[in-house]
Amino acid sequence: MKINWFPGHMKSALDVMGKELKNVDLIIYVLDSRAPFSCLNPSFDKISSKRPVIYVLSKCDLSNEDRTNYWQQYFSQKENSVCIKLNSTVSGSAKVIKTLMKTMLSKKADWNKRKGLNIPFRAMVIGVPNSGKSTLINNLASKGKAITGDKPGVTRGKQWVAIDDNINLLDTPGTLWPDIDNEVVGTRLAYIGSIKNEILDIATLGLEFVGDIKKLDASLLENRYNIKTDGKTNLAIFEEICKKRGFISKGNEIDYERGAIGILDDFRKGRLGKITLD
Ligand SMILES: Nc1nc2c(ncn2[C@@H]2O[C@H](COP(=O)(O)OP(=O)(O)OP(=O)(O)O)[C@@H](O)[C@H]2O)c(=O)[nH]1
Ligand SMILES: [Mg+2]
Repeated sequence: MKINWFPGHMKSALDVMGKELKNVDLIIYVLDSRAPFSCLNPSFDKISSKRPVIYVLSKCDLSNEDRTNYWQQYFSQKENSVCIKLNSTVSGSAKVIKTLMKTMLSKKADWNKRKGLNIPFRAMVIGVPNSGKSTLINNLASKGKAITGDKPGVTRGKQWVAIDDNINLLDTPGTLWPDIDNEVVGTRLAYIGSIKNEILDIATLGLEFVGDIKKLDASLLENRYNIKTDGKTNLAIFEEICKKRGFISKGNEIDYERGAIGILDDFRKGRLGKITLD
């Protein structure tokens, strides 16, 4: 599906991120582990190439473990980078980021010490909408400080959060890029909830999703919805799921839109299983 969602607040956010780069020591690049490659935003390249990067494969409780391990190795091989997998919904799980920051910035710490400076490390947290940036920050902060939500575009404007006396993190709004020309990438970003529903043809997206999951592993659909998929078209499967789940409108017609929302919600909440699309 062709996606173009690049509203003014994302453009402004990118400008702000470019300006803030001089104030940060490190980048924390949050990638949804269900589609980490699709989450790579070309507009971030300039930012992420100029500082050490901690790649965070977020929501690893929802993705396929073997695939996540593959991607962890892949991103660890990038220059001046480390990569971790993370489930930010588990209290305290993000602490490892503090340790990594201190290791990666040890030279700077020594330098500051020699100069008698007491400056906290500063990192900018970047990623596509809904990838889990604010939740990660809150996991590290002693109290919930950044606003989070299960839809894209929750964080607006930059926000510094003090993690402790030694670390400050900059939360940024989820940002995409103009005209996502790779349709596979656009579609996967839509599946994982990085694109707001209002601009999507949600029924078509649901149908495409059924086809993609059938190709990936039809048993995920068969087990969740108690159906058989062999020899059936994607549309027939989609309709069967809608009927089973009761997505039927008043005139006994299939409500494709509600059906699509229901199926995508099952995926996004992990009810279809641990799935990695990339
Ligand atoms: N299961 C699971 N859910 C997560 C994880 N991290 C974040 N979430 C959920 O993902 C949704 C989005 O989280 P946010 O932290 O608001 O994402 P964000 O990247 O700040 O989003 P924007 O500000 O809109 O760009 C929320 O419903 C979170 O609860 C995770 O590791 N596992
Ligand atoms: Mg946010």
